[in-house]
Amino acid sequence: MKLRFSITSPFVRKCRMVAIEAGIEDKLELAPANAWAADTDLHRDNPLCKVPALVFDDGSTLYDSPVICEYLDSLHSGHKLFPEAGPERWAQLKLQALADGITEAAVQLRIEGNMRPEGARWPTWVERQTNAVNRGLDELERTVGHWDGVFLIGPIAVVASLGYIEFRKIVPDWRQGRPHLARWHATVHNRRSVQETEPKE
Ligand SMILES: N[C@@H](CCC(=O)N[C@@H](CS)C(=O)NCC(=O)O)C(=O)O
Repeated sequence: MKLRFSITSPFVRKCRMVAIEAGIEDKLELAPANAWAADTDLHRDNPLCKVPALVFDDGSTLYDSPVICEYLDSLHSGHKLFPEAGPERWAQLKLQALADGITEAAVQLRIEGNMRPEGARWPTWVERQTNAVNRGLDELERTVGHWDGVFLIGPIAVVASLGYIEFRKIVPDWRQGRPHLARWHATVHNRRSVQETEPKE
């Protein structure tokens, strides 16, 4: 199966980290896609024209990243990154939703600051997304003690989010005033799945 990907996408990064943590990365062929290129064919694999999209040998597809991640997790019999049932499952899905939401707001800020023509920018929108990023990071700081013991889908999504914020310099320094989150990030930084998926130009 092929993962339509871009090397800088935090949502793709989640999928790649899940594949590595699940030990199934060799099943995943990476196929580049530029969602923003005028001549892209990505919309054939995802009508929303976004990465990631997973494409099977028969041409059928899966999106978006939470769905792909859970599918990849279903392909192995080791320790599950998506708990199967109960409060632990909801806690992980909620943390993934929070981290993905922070990432989505960060992507909006990147689009607003780098792609939208200067005269068309909307300061109220920028403020709204900036507040979402900062409140989301503060919530991670408040709750990290509840989820720092295991590296499941929630923390994987948090790594992808923080990595993107740092890579695109979305907030001046997310570590400032968030010592617990910063400490946690340092403890997971050396995992192979984190190292091998670092965003780069
Ligand atoms: N909810 C989606 C978000 C995917 C997404 O926003 N991907 C970005 C790249 S980081 C993209 O392809 N953007 C192109 C566009 O918005 O048209 C997911 O979790 O997969």
